[in-house]
This record gives sequence, structure tokens and C-alpha cells, in this order.
Amino acid sequence: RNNLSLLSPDQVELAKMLVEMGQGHLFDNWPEPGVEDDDKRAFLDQVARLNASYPGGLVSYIKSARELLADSKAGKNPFDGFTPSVPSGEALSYGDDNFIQFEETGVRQVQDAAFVLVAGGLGERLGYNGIKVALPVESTTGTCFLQHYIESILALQDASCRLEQGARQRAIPFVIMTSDDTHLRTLQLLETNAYFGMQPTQVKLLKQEKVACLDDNDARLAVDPHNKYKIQTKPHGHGDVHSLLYSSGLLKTWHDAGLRWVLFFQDTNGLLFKAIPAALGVSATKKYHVNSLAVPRKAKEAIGGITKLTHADGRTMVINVEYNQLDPLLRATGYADGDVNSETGYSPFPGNINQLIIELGPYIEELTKTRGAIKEFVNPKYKDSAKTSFKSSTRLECMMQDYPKTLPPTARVGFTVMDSWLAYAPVKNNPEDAAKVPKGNPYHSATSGEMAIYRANSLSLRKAGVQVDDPAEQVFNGQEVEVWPRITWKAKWATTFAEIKSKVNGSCSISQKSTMVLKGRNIFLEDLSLDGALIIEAIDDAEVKAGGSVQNKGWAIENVDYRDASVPEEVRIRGFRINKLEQLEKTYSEPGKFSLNP
Ligand code: UGB
Repeated sequence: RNNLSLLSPDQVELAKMLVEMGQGHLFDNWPEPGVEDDDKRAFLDQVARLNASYPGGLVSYIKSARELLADSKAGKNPFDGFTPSVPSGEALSYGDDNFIQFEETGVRQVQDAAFVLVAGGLGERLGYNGIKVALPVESTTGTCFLQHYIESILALQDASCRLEQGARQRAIPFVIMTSDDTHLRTLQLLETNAYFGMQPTQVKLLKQEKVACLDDNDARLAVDPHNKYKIQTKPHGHGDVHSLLYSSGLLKTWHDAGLRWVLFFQDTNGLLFKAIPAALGVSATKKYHVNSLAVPRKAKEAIGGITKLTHADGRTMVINVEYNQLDPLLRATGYADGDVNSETGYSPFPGNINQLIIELGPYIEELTKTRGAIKEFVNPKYKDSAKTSFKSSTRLECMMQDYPKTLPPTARVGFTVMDSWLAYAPVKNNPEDAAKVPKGNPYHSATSGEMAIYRANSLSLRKAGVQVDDPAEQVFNGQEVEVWPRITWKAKWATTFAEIKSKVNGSCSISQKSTMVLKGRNIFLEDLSLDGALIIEAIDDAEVKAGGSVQNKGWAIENVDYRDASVPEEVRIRGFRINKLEQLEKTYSEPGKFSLNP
């Protein structure tokens, strides 16, 4: 009480609020005024930050925590009263007429979209020391995830503008949610690379704050064990993105500017942009308020299952059930075997890849009511069977895909299923854990993430008529993967299947040992026979016809062991490196028409 005189009026209010909310222990052992006064004020500064960054402030946080902790202690099932069933959604088949139509519609809509990347997580499962968006998508070109995402958005922006004939040319907003763990390094990556070609004003970083940890079932806030003037904090989860977007005022700015869609995506899925145009086309055509992208899911795969939940009182919702909750929910509701594959070899529940497309108007309406607060959960690890104390402090968490949980039943919530090879190849698991993944389930590692790029590009070219050799089977870091020809292109070469098709003519073939890198918009493959490595770079005004027979030693793949500390981390986590033996490399930096003449 004596210390109150040290504090500003706002700080006094905060201190009183804490005491009223049963948090008096935070002030235990505070010495008399005159001792450690700056530390005391710094403590209240932290309280002010925690209070401001949570919808409804610390009072709300503590109240919610008490309720959720009581439910957890009582063993209350969050799905009480709900029965799960398999929902029906839009299932797309790559390259058919329907798909092409959705892609065209989607590309037109891109000019009215904003993109939001959630990149506040450190990726504990991967165990990589840097930020995940700085990892290479593939090692043929070394392009990192952030560069790939930015170039994909810019390519879509240009494609959209071309289709709409420049009617509404605008710079698509790109938001990155960071955290204290990733913020500075993300900013540095952008700044040292001139924002990878995006206008810096197009990019906004929103930093999520951590939330206060809880010591017991009464939601007493945990004091940092190393500093009595600090409340211990932990990440609150990717669900923070909604409250941050709301409080930043960006949603209103976008709405005023006539935008219609917000697309959310995660940090390491190098395939995602191949699926975005069609998925956005589905949203626009079906007028979905919320559209989640999904892929066929293997039972027990660490991705959530999209599930229809029907309550005893008749309410229904289509929502993600997180991977750790799906099995217990199924077992408790009559599916005796829990999370298992059906006769198709896949779980009957589509897998959530956390790519959400939300219509801006209804989104703002909803967030005006909720201030972006998302249904939370708590996951304490109890010390005793009576659940009276925790092994370590816990905190409330939230997930971005839980946004539809507060929507009224009239909201149009749907999902779109696409082939996994096209849409989903995250980099989440370290080599050791990936090697332990049950056979047939995806590894979700740096190795599989890279190989998936080559496979998707090879399969797309096959669909467009190129004769691409079958892959070889190889083992890297204990994971057996298909090695397709290493085909990569810049997003501006093609953003849709129709564009790929328009750039392939005559009879083309690519052998398994080949590497092909296309860096330019107007490169056309025409009667090309490739058996080796071919790298073409061309400015937009250079039109290049790549044909004839290209044959050389090419670029070989060499095994690397993940335990070999002499190799850079981003190389050894994928288990191979590329040895550039011989290649044909052509650069076209003048406008004009050219023919590749090997
Ligand atoms: N992230 C943040 O930005 N902030 C945070 O506080 C935490 C994470 P993980 P997770 O598609 O593969 C999700 O850890 O949470 C970012 C879905 O819940 O990679 O285990 C982080 O940087 C699950 O349903 O994944 O599982 C990253 O970009 C399933 O869809 C993103 O959030 C699964 O992803 C996801 O974080 C999947």
C-alpha cells in the first residue's frame, strides 16, 4: 500500500484491479518505497501491456481462466452434447474444367484481397534455430519461404490486374503476425532483401504479445521465477491474429478501400499458393463467409480434422477438431476405433491446413461484437489425480481456425478439399521425429517439404502435356521420398493451371535426373527435350522460346546426415545438398524475342 505513492494514477488503478481480482500475491515481498522503485514501475508497465493486448483486459483473462480451469478440473468435455459426422464440402480436381473456372474467378478476386501470414511461432517441433520463414522452400534456387510468399502475392496481383484489364490495379496488403520470438528477425529479413520486391508500405508487421501464465486453479498469475517484478508469460496461439487485425484498424481501412477477402496462411507451406486461386474462386462463387482449405487426412496425422458437429439441441457447425482431440471425441461418440483410416486409406475427416478465406464484411461485423476474441482452451499438466496443482504454470491458448465458433448458424461456413500433392507440404518435424512417422503418413519435414515442390511442379507439367519421367525412390535422414525432376519456377511464370498450359507447346520431355529453373514471365517451352540442368532467367519484356535438346551432366543430389554439424542447419535438416555438376544457363536482360539454341 505504501508503494502506491510511487505510481501514476493509471498504474494505481491497475494495481487495485489486480488485488480485487485475487492477485494480491503479486505484491508480496515488495520492499518499502525507496527500494527497487524502478522495478516496481516496470512491473506495472508490464501489467499495462498485458491488460491492453487482451480483448477485455486482464479482468476478462482471469475470469475466463477461472472458468476454463474449473471445466478442466471437472473433466468437462469441450464437445459435450455434440455428435461428430463427416461434413460435405467442395472437392476440387486439379486441372479439370471446374478447377480452371474456379481459378479464373479466384484470380479476378485477388485484387480485392488482403493476405495475412501467421508467423509468430518458433516451431519447437522442427527444432530449427532461425525463423521458419527464412528457411529455403527448396535448395535448387534457395528461395526462402518469405520471398516465395511475397513473389506469389505479387504475381497474383499482376495476374489479377491483367485479367481485370487494370480496372482496379492496387497493391495487395500483406500482413505478417510476428511475436517477440520472431519479430526482429522477420523485419531484418525483409529489410536486408528490399522486401523481396514488394513496396514496404504494402507490408505490415503486427506483433502478438504473450499472455500471463497461471499458477493454480484460482488463476493466480505466475511470477517469473527469476524476477519477482515480472509476470511469467507464454504464447497465446495463432488465434491472436483476429484481435490484432481488429485492434490495428486495418480491417476498417481495407473495407473502406473496397476489399472483400482476407486470406490467412501459415509459415512453411511451399505449395499453398498453387491452391489459393481456386479456393478463392470457391469462396466467391459459393459466397462463403468462411472457407477453410483442406486435404485428405491420414489418421493420426498432426493436422486437425474438419468435422460437422451436431448438438442434441439441433445446432450444427462445421469446424476444425484439433488433432489431439479428434480421437477422444470419436471414441466417446460411438466410433470405437477412434481416429482411423477408412477403406479409402484416409481418415473420413478432411484435414485442416489452416488456410482460411474470410469475407471481410461479415468478419468486421462479427469482430465488432467480439473484438476479435476467440474461444480459448487451457491445457494444464496436473501434478496429482485430484487436479489441485500443476506441474508447471499454464496459460490460455487460442487457434485462428476457431473463429467460426462464435458465428450464428446463418453464417455460410464451408471448406474446399484439394489434393495434398497440390496444396500441402509443411515443414514442421525434425529429422528424427519425421523418420518415426508411420509408413504411408506424410513426414512434414524439410525433406518432404522440398520434394513436394518438385513433385507438384512435375505433376502440373504432366497435366499440361509435358512428358515427365517417373520419380526415383531415395532415403534422406531415414525418410523414403519420391525424387522427381527438380523443376521450379518463379510465381510470375504461372499462377494457375491455365497459365502453365499456355506456356507449354509441342512435344516436351524432362528426364528424372533433370533440373529446370524458370525465372521469367514470358518463357515458353516448345518441343524441349531436357536431360540435365537448364536455368533460364529473362526480364518481362524478353520472350523466350525454350526448345531443342538440352543434355548435360546436370545437378546431382548428395546425401547429408542431419547429425553432421559441419553442414549448415538448413541443409542438414533436409538430408541432402545439390552438387551443380553442369548446366545450361541463359540470361535474357534485353527486351525482344529469343530462341534458346543449345
Ligand atoms: N503461430 C503463431 O503465429 N503464433 C503462435 O502463438 C503459435 C503459432 P504450428 P499447430 O496446418 O499443419 C496448426 O505450431 O498449431 C503460427 C493447426 O492448429 O505450425 O500445431 C506459426 O508460426 C492444425 O489444425 O501448428 O497446428 C505457424 O505459422 C493444423 O491445421 C502457425 O501458427 C496444422 O496447423 C501454425 O503453428 C497444419
